[in-house]
Parts: sequence; C-alpha cells; structure tokens
Amino acid sequence: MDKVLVARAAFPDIVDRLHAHFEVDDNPEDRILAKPELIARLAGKRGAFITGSERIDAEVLDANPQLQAVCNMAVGFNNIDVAACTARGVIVTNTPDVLTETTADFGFALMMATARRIAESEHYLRRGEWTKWSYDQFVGPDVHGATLGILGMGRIGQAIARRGVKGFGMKLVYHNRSRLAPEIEADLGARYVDKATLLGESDHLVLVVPYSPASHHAIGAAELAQMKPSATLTNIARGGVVDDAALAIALKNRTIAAAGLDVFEGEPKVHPGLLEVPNVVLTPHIASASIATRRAMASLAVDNLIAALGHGPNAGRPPTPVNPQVLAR
Ligand code: 8YV
Repeated sequence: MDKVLVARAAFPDIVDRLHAHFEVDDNPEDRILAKPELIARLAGKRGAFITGSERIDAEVLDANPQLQAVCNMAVGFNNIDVAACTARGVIVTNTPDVLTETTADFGFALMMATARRIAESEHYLRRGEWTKWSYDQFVGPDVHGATLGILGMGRIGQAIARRGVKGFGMKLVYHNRSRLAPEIEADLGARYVDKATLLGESDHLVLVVPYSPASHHAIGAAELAQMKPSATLTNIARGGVVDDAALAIALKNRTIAAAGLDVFEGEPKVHPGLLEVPNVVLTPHIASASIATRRAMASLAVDNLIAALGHGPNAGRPPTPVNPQVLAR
C-alpha cells in the first residue's frame, strides 16, 4: 500500500477517507514540522497533504525523490516551489473555488470593521473607557457609496467587488495583470486603472493578489504615500504583499486612516509596530474559516491526493491541479 503524509491536523472524518487507499502517517497533535522533520517524515511517502504553513522546495523534493503528489489545503500555493515540482514530475494541487465566497465575506467584513472602527471602539468599551455618547466618537469613513479599490481581480477579488457594488452601491476601480472581460466590467461598473490611479482614487483598497516575487511589497512606503489620508487598506492576500514595517509607520503618522490585516509578513509573528497602533484590525489568517468552507477545502485536498496517486473514481485526474502539464506526461 502507498504511504502518504498528512502534515497537519485536519477534520478527522474527512482525512479518514485516505485510509481506504493509503497507509497514512498523520500529525493529530498538529505540530508545525520544521524542515528537517518534514523531510524525515516524508521518507517513503508518495504523497503529502499539506497546508500553507509547510514549505515544499527543491531541497525537500530532492531528499524525497519518491514523492509524486503535493496537495495543498489552500488556494494560494506560494509555499510550494511549483517549478521545482514540475521539473521533477511532482503534481501540485490547491483548493480554488470552494473558498471564494467565504473569503470574500471575510474580506468585506474586515474592510467594514476597519472603516467603521469596530475593533478599536470595542477595545475602548472593554477597557471601561465609555462614559458618554458624543457626536464625533469613533467617526470614520462611509463604506456605502465610497470608491472600492481592488488589487488582484481574480475569483475572490470579483466576489468582493460584487458585494461592494451590488450590496453597498460602491464605485469600483481595479488593477490586475489582465483586464476583466467587457461584460463583467459592465456588470460591475468596474474601471480598470493603473496602479497609481488605484492608489490615488480608492477610499477602501482591498488586496487580493497572489504572492510572488512580482507582488512582494506591492504596497510599501511609496505606495502608501500615494493613498488618501482618509483611505483604508485591507490585506487578505498574503503577508509580504504589504511592507508591514512601512504600514505601521503610515498608520502611526495617520498618512492613511486605518488598515485591516488577516495576513502578515513572517506570520504567526506580527510586526510590533502594528500591535502598538489603534487604527488597525488584526485577525489570525482566518478569511476562509467558515466550518463549511474549511471542510470543503480539506475534502478537495483529500480528493486531489487520492486521484493524483491513481486511486478512486478520478484516478489520475485530480480535480484541481496547479501544474496539469505533469499529468499529461
Ligand atoms: C488557508 C489561504 O487557510 O487558501 C489560502 O490560500 O490563505 C487560507 O484559506 C491557509 O493557506 C492554510 O492552508
């Protein structure tokens, strides 16, 4: 029987489906496996179920030439060196689509919490500082009717755009590698703009761009300086898309109004400057964390692993491959 590694704890009833096909080495205590341990635990395994916390690179692959499938329980796959996998004939899969609407709900909620100062005012109340109502207490920018800016107009970006435009009457500007189809632009009233215009016009800028060397620090000191002092910034993409040190300074100096962050450079560590400022909402990478969606993600990753290693009804045809060219070989 083929052996697989389930590198992190996931819903046991879903992961149990692997037992019908494989000998499973799992990690029910859910420890993060440091690279040497990950390499050691992959010994003899043909496939791996991983999450965004595990890094699969050439060193890990070269130490485990028997590995044939790496199945990520995440839509983003910047934790995997896909080129190195492809070069070695290793299939990589992710979990697109199943998390789109849930992640968009959260991105919109985080943007609203940021604009309407929900976390900041809640902390104030908990500290027992609320002694009276006053006319300018925790006033912030409106969301409805404001200009929503989106950097990265993929599936999740479009789902956030729909919420903003159709639910809240927002105007929409976006920047992306490629332009939306004309009918989608027309439906959303979306205006495709260059990055400088996006930065300058957005009242609420939401980042949904995948992380890559090209998007590293896409928002740094220079970009923050181009935003309106009244603007908010929401990052549900990846740590590293924003220069967190520069953002902490911008928030402290109020060169932008506020930020909402679900992802961080070097998470789970958070830049200390961000912990010190009140005008930022901080959440621990939970944008996809609805029960149904996390279960759907785990299930899709399991389906991918079973199929990628030639088992089950989709044998040889994992539902959501990242590098399908490997399958064609
Ligand atoms: C995951 C995510 O929770 O899917 C992604 O890309 O960022 C989140 O939905 C995280 O990556 C854990 O795998």
